[in-house]
Amino acid sequence: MSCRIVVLISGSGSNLQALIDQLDAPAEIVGVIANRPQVLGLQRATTAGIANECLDHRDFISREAFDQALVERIDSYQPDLVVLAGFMRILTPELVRHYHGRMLNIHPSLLPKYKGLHTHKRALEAGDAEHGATIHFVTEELDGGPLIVQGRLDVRADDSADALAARVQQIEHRLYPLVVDWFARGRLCLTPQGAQLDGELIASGGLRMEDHSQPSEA
Ligand code: NHR
Ligand code: GAR
Repeated sequence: MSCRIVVLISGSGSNLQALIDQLDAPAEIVGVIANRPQVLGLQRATTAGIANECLDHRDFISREAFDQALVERIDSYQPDLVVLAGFMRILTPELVRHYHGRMLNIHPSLLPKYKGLHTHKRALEAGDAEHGATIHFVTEELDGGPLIVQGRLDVRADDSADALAARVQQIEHRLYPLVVDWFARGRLCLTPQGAQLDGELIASGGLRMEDHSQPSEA
């Protein structure tokens, strides 16, 4: 049985493209929704023959009203999994609860460091030696849900926020298809104790993915 996936985006959709290019059965992207009109990610979906639409948050009087409409649009695709891929709107607790255990996010930092925005700039300003990306189940706590996997890189002496962002994205494009594939195959799930892969609880720091290797225990 195929795992029906809806991807939420706000911009260029390079993570969406990685999913389009790398996923195969039993995962199937059945819809893409953006909260901004005419973003490149929607074109990518059209090119791939995937149903897509814009739901502009500026057309709604409140976050609650936007999220109610968003749930209706997402559910019209009858998804098994909802994937946030560069989606830039904070979601209400009601929406997040509705997709409990079936919503993933990729965040451009080594969580629990740098929740929220401007993560690359913050890592540079802190003088961190390491930076990266984290995939987690989405809960009501912003960027605070159970971790699944982290991809790390070394910060270079002359790094800019843009240079760092570009290298973090390369990691993201390898990690997200892998994790979505785990979910689609029923290998990954959320339990009351945390994320679980192949029946084993993932430690609270998430699995660690080094360059060119398979994930291992952190
Ligand atoms: N919603 C919930 N409830 N929980 C999470 O873990 C979420 C979430 C919604 C989005 C992605 C997250 C990220 O990976 C995400 C995780 C947007 C903001 C933000 O401040 C923060 C974190 C994330 C996404 N957004 C502003 C807002 O007012 C708008 C910023 C903009 O439009 O540019 O929503 O980083
Ligand atoms: C990604 O790097 C993702 O981690 C980040 O935005 C980028 C989206 O790129 N997400 C956030 O900052 C969420 N607040 P993409 O649109 O090309 O996939």
